[in-house]
Amino acid sequence: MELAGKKILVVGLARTGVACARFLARSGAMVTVTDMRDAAALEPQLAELSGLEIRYVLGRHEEVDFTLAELIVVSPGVPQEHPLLLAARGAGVEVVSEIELASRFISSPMVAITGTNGKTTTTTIAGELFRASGFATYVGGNIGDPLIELVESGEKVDRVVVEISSFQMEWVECFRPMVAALLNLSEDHLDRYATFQDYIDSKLRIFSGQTEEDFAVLNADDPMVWQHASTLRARVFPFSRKMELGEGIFCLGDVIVFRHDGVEAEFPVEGFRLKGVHNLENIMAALACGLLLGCRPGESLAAVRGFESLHHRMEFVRSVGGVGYYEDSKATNVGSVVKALESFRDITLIAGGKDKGGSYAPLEPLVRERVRHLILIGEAAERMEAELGSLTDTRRAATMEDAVRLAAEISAPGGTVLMSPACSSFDMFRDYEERAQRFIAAVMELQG
Ligand code: UMA
Ligand code: ADP
Repeated sequence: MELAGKKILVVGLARTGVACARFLARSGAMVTVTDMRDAAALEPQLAELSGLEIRYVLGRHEEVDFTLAELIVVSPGVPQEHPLLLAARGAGVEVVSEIELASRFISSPMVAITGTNGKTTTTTIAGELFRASGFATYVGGNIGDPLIELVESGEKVDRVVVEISSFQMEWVECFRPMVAALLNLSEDHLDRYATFQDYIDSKLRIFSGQTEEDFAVLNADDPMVWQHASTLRARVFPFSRKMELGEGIFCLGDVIVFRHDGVEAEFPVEGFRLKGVHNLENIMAALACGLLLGCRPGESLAAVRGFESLHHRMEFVRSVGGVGYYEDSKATNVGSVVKALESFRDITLIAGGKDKGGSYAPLEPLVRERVRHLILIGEAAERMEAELGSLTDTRRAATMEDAVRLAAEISAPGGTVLMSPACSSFDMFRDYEERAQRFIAAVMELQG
């Protein structure tokens, strides 16, 4: 793909935009960057690009920049239905996501991992598996480091593991991972997509460039996922916690069995530090990705055994007065909260935040059965109370600190206080990490 002299528009100037603009400018393209935020708000990003020849249109978007570009590179945070992107497509301009752009310059074998939940955990484990088997490995994508940074660095790696969000698949054409995994599907991001089906369709594009030589690692236990198995061109490699498979990876008692082309490898679960059945699914998916692309079983088992939970995913904070406090700030949708509620009993659940438009109904049976007290915070409190409030003792709190103090007052010894919000954090906090820190600080303040 020739970039020198090409008129390219980069839309969005956050992490993705900075990385794309830098790569494109250094490749000799004529780069324009546009962002709705103004120069004052974008000072750090502009500083990162200082010295490069880039034209900026900030605080607004101009239609001509879109319709007269030769190529547009879009950040994940910019919705596909943006009228100026549609105008550009109407004018015949090629529009790509950053992942699409980067993948056109990457020839190393690539693993791509998506799903509503477990992407970051699975991506991180898969990266560890490759490294443990001696492969120089780049891990990036939605997890934090844009894939284009690998291209720009010129670094030669043996394997690429990329976490993929639905947003990043909105503008792909040739993206073709050798192994693509779909972990699970449940409602999320309905503040961005008109329907759940639109969200699913976007995720499924992870497979669209694959051929019969590639692998699609699919969760055979998730009907929402499995119904697409027969529609894919790639060779389907299922994973299951519940059934034995002729070809695939599955649990047999306390052993994970990998079975592929008549070869078997076994991985005893005992000694895994990562807990919870959902993590077993993540581990199986990561093992499938790794083993299909050359990881060695012995080294892989050692790597999985050494792997501990990532922060903000059902993390134990401390115990006060016989009550355990757990922080699950990364649970930003209903599917992830289901897994958290399945892991405890006698729960005081702190939930709420910025509503994403989906239904809270899948929580009903677990709230009825396991949640003693429900404490709601944030913009979603009203909707959550309407949907779940009649099922258990339900209260409201204005701040995270109030929620934690209230939880401490009403929770009985032996119980669990779980902050697992089912919503994004942006109504009250900068991001899910700040939400986690505020919860942890409030828990540390409690008198034992
Ligand atoms: N903007 C416009 N016009 C618009 C809309 C947005 O100019 O109409 C601007 C915004 O002002 C902003 C930029 O475009 O400056 C959008 O940036 P971005 O939201 O794409 O942020 P990045 O820092 O580039 O981060 C993105 C991913 N963000 C999103 O998908 C929202 C990061 O995932 C990812 O780590 C990063 O690229 C590197 O690949 C974050 C995320 O929340 C963690 N992902 C979602 C999730 O996990 O649920 C999908
Ligand atoms: P993602 O990157 O998809 O958001 P994470 O690994 O960061 O996934 O985990 C996000 C949330 O989902 C956490 O609350 C975690 O406990 C939960 N989770 C992790 N794996 C799964 C899974 N396989 N199914 C459902 N929930 C999961």
